[in-house]
Amino acid sequence: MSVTVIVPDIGGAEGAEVVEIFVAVGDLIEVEQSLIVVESDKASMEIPATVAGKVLELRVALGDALSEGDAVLVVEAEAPAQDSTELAKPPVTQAVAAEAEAASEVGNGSQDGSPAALSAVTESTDSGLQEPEPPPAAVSTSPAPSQEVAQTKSESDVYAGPAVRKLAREFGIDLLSVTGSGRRGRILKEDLQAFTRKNLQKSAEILTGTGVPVVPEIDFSKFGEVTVEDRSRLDQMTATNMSRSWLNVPHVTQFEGADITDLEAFRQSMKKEAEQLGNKLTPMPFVLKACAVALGAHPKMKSSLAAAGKELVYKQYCHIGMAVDTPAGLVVPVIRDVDKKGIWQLAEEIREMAARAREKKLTPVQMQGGVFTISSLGNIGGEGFTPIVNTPEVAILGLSRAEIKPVWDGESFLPRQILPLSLSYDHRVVNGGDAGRFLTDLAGLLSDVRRIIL
Ligand code: CAO
Repeated sequence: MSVTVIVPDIGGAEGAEVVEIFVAVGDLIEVEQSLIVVESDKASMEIPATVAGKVLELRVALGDALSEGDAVLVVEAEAPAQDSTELAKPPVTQAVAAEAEAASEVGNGSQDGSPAALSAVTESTDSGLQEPEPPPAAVSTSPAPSQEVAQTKSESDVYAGPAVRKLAREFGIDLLSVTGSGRRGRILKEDLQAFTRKNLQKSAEILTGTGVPVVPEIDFSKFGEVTVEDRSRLDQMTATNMSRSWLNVPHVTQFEGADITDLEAFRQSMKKEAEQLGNKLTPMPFVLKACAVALGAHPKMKSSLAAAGKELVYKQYCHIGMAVDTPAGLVVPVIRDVDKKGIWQLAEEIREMAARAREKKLTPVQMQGGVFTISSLGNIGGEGFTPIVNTPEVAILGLSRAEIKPVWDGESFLPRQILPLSLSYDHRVVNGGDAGRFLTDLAGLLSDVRRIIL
């Protein structure tokens, strides 16, 4: 027996537009299965089937304007359509409607051939609360729609059919976060898929440590004349290394001022001798040597994390890296066995390594194996800075320009030469106490360089 399914009472809406069609001629449909979605100015409504059977004819097309009583499709029914007595059943809740949807999707909906009746329900929000409307007038073969009206104020812009809402609920997707690509911003199944894909991609990026929002590229020529230069490979590598360390290492920087008045007096007194030797004495070799002594007393400061953080590698050697500013970019040659070398030798190696760095003559081996790094901006200026740890090392020392400062000795202010030290460290390994003790010892060694040889 063929039955024509018609548009039921859709809340008085006239000319509601057909925005989705879920079935085609020849499909086997079940009771309560969604057939089409119509959309009026204020609501979108899903029209479910009231009979089970085979679709013989579709009487609607996308964009058609439908009103109560218009034909939707013709079905070769398996059983007689529902009668008016059944339609008088109490209205269903949203939960019941959702279950019916689920059942119809997996193919085990009402199978007994008796037509189901869905009274009109009004979804007030996605929270599952709804206010049932009065049952529709008894019209055989006419289902009541599962109706969605405009949401609460904050959700009032969300338009989506019940199937899409159900899918969103199953995947825990907040429809307010999804941009609809359908007419008038209606959210389609494809929009949920795109939303999920995008979020999965985001999660993957976060897991691999690249989940940092990308800085958008800007066409600066819009604002004025520009010139563009290629960056050196060294600059690009430095950028990668800095980002890697910055993103992986929880940095803390601690500051200290070392009184190098006596060291400076000694250094100045040695300058002539240095010249005669063809050498040059800057504060750097003293700082290198003092660091080697302090690192020997605080081995954790020259350790490295291993086995995904389960182990700490203590190094029995003391190779120290020294950042060198070159026209091609920043390089860090490593001075080997600093603990075993004297000040003259260190001064010579500093000059040699800096020269090789500027002439791009450093070998890879000469830039490997450091346990700690010193970055000196003393010849350039500044009161202090926060260097980035040269991972997998766990600490780096920054030197700024030494200056005469008034220091209170208990009775009066004395002019003392103070070297600003800034120690950045990997807080996964080094605690504030470790760093504080190391830096205090280092400042003490620089204040009285005689202690370096003890
Ligand atoms: N305070 C005051 N004066 C300082 C000083 C300090 N902390 N450090 C060095 N000076 C003085 C030196 O004594 C020297 O002066 P004199 O000739 O009168 O003695 C002058 O500054 C120049 O020193 P230098 O730079 O030639 O030698 P250095 O041993 O101090 O440093 C090197 C060597 C290679 C570390 C340095 O040349 C360099 O490249 N520094 C830049 C490092 C850098 O870029 N760090 C940042 C990395 S992160 O972007």
